[in-house]
Amino acid sequence: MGKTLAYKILANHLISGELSPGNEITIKIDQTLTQDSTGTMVYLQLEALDTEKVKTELSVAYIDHNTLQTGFENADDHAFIESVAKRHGVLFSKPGNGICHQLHLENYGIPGKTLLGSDSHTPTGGGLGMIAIGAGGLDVAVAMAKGTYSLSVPKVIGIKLTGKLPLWSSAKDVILHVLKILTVKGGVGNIVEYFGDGVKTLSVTDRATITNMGAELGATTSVFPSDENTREYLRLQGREHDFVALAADEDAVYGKLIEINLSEIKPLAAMPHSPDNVDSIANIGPIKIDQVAIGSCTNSSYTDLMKVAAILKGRKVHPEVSLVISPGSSRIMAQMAENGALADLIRAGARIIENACGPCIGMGQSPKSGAVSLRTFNRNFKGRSGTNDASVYLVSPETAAVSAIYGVLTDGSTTDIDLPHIDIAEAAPIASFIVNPPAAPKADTAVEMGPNIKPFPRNTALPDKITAQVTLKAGDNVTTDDIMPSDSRLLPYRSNVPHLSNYCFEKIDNAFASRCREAGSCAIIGGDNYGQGSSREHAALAPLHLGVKFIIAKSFARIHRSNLINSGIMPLVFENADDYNDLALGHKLTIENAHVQIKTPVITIKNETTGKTYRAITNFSDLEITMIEKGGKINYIKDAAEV
Ligand code: MIC
Ligand code: SF4
Repeated sequence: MGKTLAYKILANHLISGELSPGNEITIKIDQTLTQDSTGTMVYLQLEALDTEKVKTELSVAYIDHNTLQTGFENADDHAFIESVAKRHGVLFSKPGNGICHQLHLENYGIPGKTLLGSDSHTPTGGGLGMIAIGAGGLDVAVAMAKGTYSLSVPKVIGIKLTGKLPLWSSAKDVILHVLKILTVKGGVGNIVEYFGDGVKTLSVTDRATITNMGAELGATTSVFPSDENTREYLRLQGREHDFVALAADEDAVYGKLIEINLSEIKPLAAMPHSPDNVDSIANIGPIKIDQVAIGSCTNSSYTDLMKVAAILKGRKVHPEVSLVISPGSSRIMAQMAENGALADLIRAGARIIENACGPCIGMGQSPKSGAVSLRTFNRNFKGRSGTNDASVYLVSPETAAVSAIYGVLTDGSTTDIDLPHIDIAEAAPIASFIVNPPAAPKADTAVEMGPNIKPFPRNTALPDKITAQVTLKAGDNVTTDDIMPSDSRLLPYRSNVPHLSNYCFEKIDNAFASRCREAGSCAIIGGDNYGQGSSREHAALAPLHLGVKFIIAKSFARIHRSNLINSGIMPLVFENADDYNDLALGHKLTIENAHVQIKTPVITIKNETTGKTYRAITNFSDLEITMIEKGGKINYIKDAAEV
């Protein structure tokens, strides 16, 4: 039986376990990446793990999220990360270099390698044929310390691409189409693998857009073959030596197969407030828009921005529209300055902002009240833009640019604007990475720790009887943005969990934090796909700080489930989804004999308020059981080291 590309790469990295769906395996991690909003926690954890130097082939610390330095907090975090990077032989990318995923693609991604990143969009590297997985910060810290990562083997969904995209339809429309088919939970427990004749019509930057936004499917990762387009991309980055050809076997068998004819893809948009709420621009109609934001790790590549510049050249942004553009990297910005495209954008009336995540994570450029904002980003969760009543639509760069001119949502194919084909161009790298030698002597570099940086919270060992009060009942598809919101107000506190926890769930129920403090020991009831979205472990650490002991939900998103276990909080799944309806705020729940029960497939929870009992599926691996018993991953590792 032929092998999928995903399993070939996993097999090459297998350290232990059997490579079949659902089994727990440990793989070798070749590369890691961190960014600053999750990075402070990662490096606090790395320090706590007493690591000398990292065990990976390459680890990079990027600064790209918290680049608004409105007070000392973000700048202190940058200095802390830089100092720890130096101590452990981690490369450091200064703020302004660009967005981690775009920079990693340009500078370090290698086909066939594994990459673990403390950001959910790490799968961007799949565009180069990597197995690139997003994970919680602690998993990344451990991957740096040990060079390994354990995961449950995903199934593989095959997406066969045929045909060629029409003009004005782009890679963004392909992934929006896939999101419409699979929804935001359709990828959970799966790797999405692309193959077929249509692949060769997509550039590496197109492929990276598709694998990047595969995160919104809930997939473990997404991967493309590595072919002549990959070689050309690497050659233009001055790294042809990193090329290796990779593909699935002709007769590879996929758990599920989807066929997409690229020539039938129309310009699409994800409507408020979910990336899978997709329809064609033609069906949505010419709604009036107030803001257009182009950039983010999904759509800020050279090819994307050159298309935008070609559309805007000699034209004007509509007087009632604010157009903001954040390039993915300083290299792209320099290229566009050199070839004149930057001037075309500026003359058209675009506001050029820093090469960083920027508005994608609510760091500035929040739209006005009730605004319609078109964004080339990957997430349009309610309030993520910083304006709670704004309506955010996710679109391609082509659609964003043409709509900025007309002032209404526009399908470019209905206009007479010419859209030239844009090839990836050669560019000299920007020499602003700080390369820390792998054997940097730790003792020589002091950790720079600003006053806002607090230790990360640690749990205590699992008690045998757990009593907890229901302090929140949430619906389906709750995001980690709902659990632990992020914007310019809160991001400076990513290294201060006690402060951050005051805002936990504030958008859903702003009494949550105070209710938890009063209850002391708490439980959360969740719907389907609880914890989708970002990898931020703060969505587990803040509840931990507030006393949350377990969460019973209809299902969990992958990264958040791991983050909960890493923090010693039990993610439990209703055996009977109807029990969800039975539970209410204030109910007192008890788990007896917790140490025995968590080793069984189903545990019993008693509702002391109503007298009823519920059964919840544990589905914990042996390792997960041990971590929960010890009160989280750090305790487990520290204890193991002392044995
Ligand atoms: C996001 O896009 O939500 C983020 C901000 O990049 C997060 C990381 C974080 O919350 O710090 C992610 O995608 O993992
Ligand atoms: Fe940054 Fe947005 Fe990408 Fe997250 S999704 S890494 S915030 S650009």
